[in-house]
Amino acid sequence: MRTQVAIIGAGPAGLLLGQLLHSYGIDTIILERQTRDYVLARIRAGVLEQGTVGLLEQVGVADRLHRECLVHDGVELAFGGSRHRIDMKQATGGKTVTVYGQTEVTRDLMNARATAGLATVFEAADVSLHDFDGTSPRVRYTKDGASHEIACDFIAGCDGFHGVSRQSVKPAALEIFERTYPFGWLGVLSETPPVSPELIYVNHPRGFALCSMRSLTRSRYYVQCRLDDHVDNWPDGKFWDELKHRLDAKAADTIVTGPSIEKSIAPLRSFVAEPMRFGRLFLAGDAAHIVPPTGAKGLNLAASDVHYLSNALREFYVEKSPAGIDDYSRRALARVWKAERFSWWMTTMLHRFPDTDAFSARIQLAELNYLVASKAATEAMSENYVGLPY
Ligand code: RFL
Ligand code: PHB
Repeated sequence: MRTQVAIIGAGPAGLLLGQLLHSYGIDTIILERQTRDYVLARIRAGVLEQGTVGLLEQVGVADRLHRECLVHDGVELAFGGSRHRIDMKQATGGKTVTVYGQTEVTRDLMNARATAGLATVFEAADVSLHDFDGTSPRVRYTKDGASHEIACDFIAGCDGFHGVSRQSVKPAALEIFERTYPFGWLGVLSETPPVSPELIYVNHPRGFALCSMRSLTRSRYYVQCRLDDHVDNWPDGKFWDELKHRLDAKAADTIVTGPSIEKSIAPLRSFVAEPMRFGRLFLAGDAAHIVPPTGAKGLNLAASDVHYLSNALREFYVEKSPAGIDDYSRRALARVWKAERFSWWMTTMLHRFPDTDAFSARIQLAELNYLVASKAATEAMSENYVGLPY
């Protein structure tokens, strides 16, 4: 088998890259370890930047999104017993965010790929990457017990944090920057109307909470939990009680609760591997970097990486210039680090740390009070939340 770009991973990064390259006439094969249904069952992100939506529009995969999404002009911050609205649209001269689940983005991209007749191998086991230091890389995998090899010009490692691509690079060639946080997020999805029309980010003495949504009838809520906690410790009743404890009185009184349809715990981590290119192997999305979800940036960074990478490969194939691929890592990392900073800052401001004492709790409140009262601070937060320009 031969293709121009072998893509490892059918998450949002790999699938969007596949559609962008297809639109430039560049041939791809995607290798995915899991089944299609498994990938579609992972409940993750819900907030898309305008740039991400723009890329989905560019590849013609935004019709259902525009029919079903919710456009949000602002978010609320809850602390000290009351809620404060940040009007991001006003603060950014008209920019907004789009609420549409990552599962739906993935489904739309998978359907478009299938309709275009592009090759995706699900349940590709033992994927291994070879010879990306030279000009003729190869990818091997097994499927149903048989071994296969793909010869290609480039490999795109879009296989997430635990994928094989970054692990295929010599450790000495990588510089790792990392911070783990001493807590996780317990998330619940429920078939209930959202408590409020916009997202609520909560700083509370009992810990962080977030009220989000997927639609007008489906809510997504999170509470900060212990890192060693387990979903079995959190029957639905206990989850709703804990969430209500952390909400303001109005939200706690009006929230509609119901059975959870998904419940999971995610650890929080900041992580960057530099560089993002090794010869003819490129890393994109969670394969190269992780942000804590507090800034809603992970999926959006996967999209911006893929924007830079697809343009670089278009320049290589169509304009016969290597300038874009040579500059990919630098360009992508410049934006990645700004999102890392924003996500770290949101996390630090909103969570209870084991060493949060009375002084640091007051500093968090002072920061939040400043943020909602100062035009400059509101603008700085808003331009990051809606997404910095590409
Ligand atoms: P993915 O989605 O992890 O996809 C990688 C794919 O690669 C496959 N794979 C392999 N395939 C072949 N061979 C191997 N050896 C392989 N190893 C792995 C995997 O099966 C998978 O299908 O990475 P990608 O595409 O880079 O996308 C990244 C996003 O999924 C991630 O950043 C976001 O979900 C993060 N995130 C959020 N991002 C946002 O932009 N906005 C949000 O509101 C938001 N909320 C969140 C989040 C992540 C969360 N969790 C669970 C960590 C909320 C949560 C709770
Ligand atoms: C979500 O809806 O899952 C979500 C929204 C905003 C975040 C993180 C997760 O910051």
